[in-house]
Amino acid sequence: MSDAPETGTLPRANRVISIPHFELGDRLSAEQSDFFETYGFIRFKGFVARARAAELHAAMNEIDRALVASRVDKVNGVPLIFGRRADGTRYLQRIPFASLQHPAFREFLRDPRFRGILETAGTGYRIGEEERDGLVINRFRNEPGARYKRLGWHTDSLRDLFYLEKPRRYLNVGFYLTDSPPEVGGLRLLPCTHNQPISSLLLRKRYFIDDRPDPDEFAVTAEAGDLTIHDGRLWHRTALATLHGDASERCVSYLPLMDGPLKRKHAGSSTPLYFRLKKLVGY
Ligand SMILES: O=C(O)CCC(=O)C(=O)O
Ligand SMILES: [Fe+2]
Repeated sequence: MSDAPETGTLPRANRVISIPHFELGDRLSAEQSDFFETYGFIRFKGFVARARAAELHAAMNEIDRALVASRVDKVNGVPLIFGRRADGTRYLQRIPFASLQHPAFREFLRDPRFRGILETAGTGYRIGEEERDGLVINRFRNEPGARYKRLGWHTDSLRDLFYLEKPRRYLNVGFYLTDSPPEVGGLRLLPCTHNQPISSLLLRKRYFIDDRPDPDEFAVTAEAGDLTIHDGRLWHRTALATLHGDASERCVSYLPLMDGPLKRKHAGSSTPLYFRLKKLVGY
């Protein structure tokens, strides 16, 4: 971790940081845990082989076709976000509860290494397959018909407040279905901001509206098959791709690791207020 920022310091503008090449075993090593707890995120290379990531991408397309054909606009109360291709056809840009909709994703979550990640989260944590949005697949594309091209600054823990819960430790596990070089935009984060008082969790930036680059931000690049974990309290955004159309497609799924009372979503679940906020600011 030679060129990683020093413990407890934020990287300054234009400083190039390369993340160490971490691979995930049965559980996080002491060095990996340290990195994660210090910066609030970590990336593991090659969690699955590229070919397996491609199979999961194909499974995503199957869910997409089924949902578009079924004409539903929500799954378990969570609104679907659609985009339109240049040829007029519709596609999903955000698929919640993917593992409840396709066996390939259900199987993916049975990987024993998720147990090791849960240990890092803390005792009593579980995979939130039926909570919040479950395993959600984001499909960012940069084209005129896309609604989900980028995301403004936010923390994922804001949602806890909308569920009338105190923001607590909650980890978000990212899995890359496609490559994510800088040209497709992607995750930009402010390292170490998971250790912040509630005032900065609420007020450091204007939620979802502010999407300007920050001099202290760090770009997370990844390849298909890589896995990330970030702390829900970490400030982050999704940058707009510089490429367009098919070349700009970036698919990354997120899985919440939860503790506390289990609140399963179901077909009759109401739409959380949180999505009204997102809609108000254009998503
Ligand atoms: O683009 C990403 O990897 C992050 C997406 C994100 O922050 C979110 O869906 O809450
Ligand atoms: Fe997020």
